[in-house]
Amino acid sequence: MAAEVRIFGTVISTYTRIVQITCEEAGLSHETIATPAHSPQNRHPFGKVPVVEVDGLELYESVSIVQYLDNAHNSGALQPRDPAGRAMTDRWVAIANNYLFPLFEHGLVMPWIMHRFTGAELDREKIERALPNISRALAFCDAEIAIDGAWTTGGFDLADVFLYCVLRGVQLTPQGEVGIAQCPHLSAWMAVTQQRDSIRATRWETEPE
Ligand SMILES: N[C@@H](CCC(=O)N[C@@H](CS)C(=O)NCC(=O)O)C(=O)O
Repeated sequence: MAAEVRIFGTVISTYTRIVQITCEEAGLSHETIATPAHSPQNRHPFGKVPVVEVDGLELYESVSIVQYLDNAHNSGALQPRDPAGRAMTDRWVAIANNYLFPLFEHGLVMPWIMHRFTGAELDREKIERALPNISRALAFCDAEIAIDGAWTTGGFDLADVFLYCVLRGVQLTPQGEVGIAQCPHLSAWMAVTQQRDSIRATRWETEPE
């Protein structure tokens, strides 16, 4: 039987995984069709992944995709209903997308991916330049999660989905692993979240158990 959700994305992609986790949380069957961001097959108008087919719709932009999946197929369980809780979730999703992902991706994660998977020389200079800001961002996250052990009051929600994927990419680099280990509250949240079924089911192929 065909999967309910077809995800056109790349195999080690933060945003592809965000959509995969949301499908798992919603109990939707999904398949990922390997589609490099800049290939002619990719239908995202700005050359990003993922693009998703579901319910006869073609969706792109992860916030729009996961909110649709959660609203249409999961009773909105990943989005707090009360306005204050919802504002908190939306704020963390925006922080993950607007500040953390660009900082981590360009300064640390991509240089390592390029080095590990294409054999390109590791851009150590780029990493060194980014590390102070990355450390500050991780310290900010650690201080916030230290307050009561959660990003929001709503239990596991979209804030966790976005933050986990964005932070996990960092943790899989040598400098990121050290940086996150120096943040005890963030490390503890990562370790607990890693055990969740939807997270385990969507492990990147290259990711250790
Ligand atoms: N705003 C987009 C961002 C998606 C995004 O940045 N995806 C990355 C992969 S994780 C990508 O396509 N990178 C290719 C590039 O930027 O050239 C969304 O939320 O879906």
